[in-house]
Amino acid sequence: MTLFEELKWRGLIDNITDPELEQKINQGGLTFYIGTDPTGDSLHIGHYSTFSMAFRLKKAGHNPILLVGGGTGLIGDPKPSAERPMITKEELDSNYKKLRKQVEDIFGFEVVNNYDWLGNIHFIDYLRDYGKFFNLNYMLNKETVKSRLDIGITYTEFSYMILQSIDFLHLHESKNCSLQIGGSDQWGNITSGVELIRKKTGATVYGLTMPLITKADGTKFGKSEGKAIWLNKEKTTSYEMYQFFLNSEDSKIIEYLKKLTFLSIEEIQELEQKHLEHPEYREAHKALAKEVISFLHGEQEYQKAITMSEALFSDQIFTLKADDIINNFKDVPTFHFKESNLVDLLVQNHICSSKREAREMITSGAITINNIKFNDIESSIAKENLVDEKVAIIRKGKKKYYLGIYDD
Ligand code: 383
Repeated sequence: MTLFEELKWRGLIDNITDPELEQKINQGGLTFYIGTDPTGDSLHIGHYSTFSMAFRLKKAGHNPILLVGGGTGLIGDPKPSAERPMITKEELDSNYKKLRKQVEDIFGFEVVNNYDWLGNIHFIDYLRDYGKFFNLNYMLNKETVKSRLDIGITYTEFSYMILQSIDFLHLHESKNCSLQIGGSDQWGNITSGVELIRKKTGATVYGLTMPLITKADGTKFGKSEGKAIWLNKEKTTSYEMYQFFLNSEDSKIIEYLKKLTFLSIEEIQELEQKHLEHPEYREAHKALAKEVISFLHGEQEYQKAITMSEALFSDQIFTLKADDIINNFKDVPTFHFKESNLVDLLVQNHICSSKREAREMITSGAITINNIKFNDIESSIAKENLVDEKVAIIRKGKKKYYLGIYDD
């Protein structure tokens, strides 16, 4: 199988600007780039799916450049729903530094900042040197602009595609870059760069887009309870990421393995077989978690995530450290308490809506504290029931978790 065929098999090709690109990709040796705007202080799993494509191409002998948009981030790529709020230069600068370090650490690519060239262009020169190559009709027909005409789009965001095109031209001229890749949402920006280069220099360069990763219902993949899964482990711990992958949808798991891991075709096919025969073993899910977490956070963090996951739901819980639990349960409703009667504790902290409900829950055995069943309505929680004398993980029914932190 050629590289291009493998990328297709993995579901990583949405569109290419020229059929010739297939052969060029198989040959190796292309300098290409992918860009991201520093709108946040960390990349998330949605970015990872496209950045890891850059890593695949690098492994196959192409040269990646990662562009962090210190200039374009000041403008804002139009999104379908609404104009973006402007980010201050200070915030952008701080995000830029964090993203730069993150991509260097994770992927080890060369990083460039488009503020270095976009920041020096004078307005009159901009209109003469670039604006003249953009026909208004052409711009209005781009999906990102078209979808905004009804709700409105400012001249600022409307100009975004010109800036991204200037980047491509700049990297083409300064670094012989001949390919830009991105998610399918970037098709309009990428093709307008290809056009600008053709018109200005006569050269043929290429664009390649990848499908955006989704859940089975078509919505964005990479959120858990509305919160993004960040690549920075201070923001999303390895344990949280582990839980996220372990809970991803069965019907999508093989697709995610293909798109997000560097496992070979044979390894993925073997996992697919196992998944079909015994979905309950969750081997495919575990492999996905292992591959992505080890790549992003390192093998050791992955081991920690497993230890944490196994201990949290067994009597091993008492071997854990309170701070580790608190750190990994950031998304769970949390309350502070002093030694108290269990019924009162459940009601006061809104775990049960009334004393009657609390008693019913306790007597039916639906309440566990640190994995120990509490079925006596007279019981109270004391220090010896806590992990590290500090933490109570309260489970109500099968799935609802609460975190109690003991205050002396
Ligand atoms: C800026 C200047 C360039 C080339 C690209 C850019 C950024 C681009 C953009 N990208 C997204 C982002 O910043 O907005 N205009 O969050 C996302 N990318 C990648 C991928 C993706 C896109 O960073 O589809 C998901 O991750 O292209 O939404 O010269």
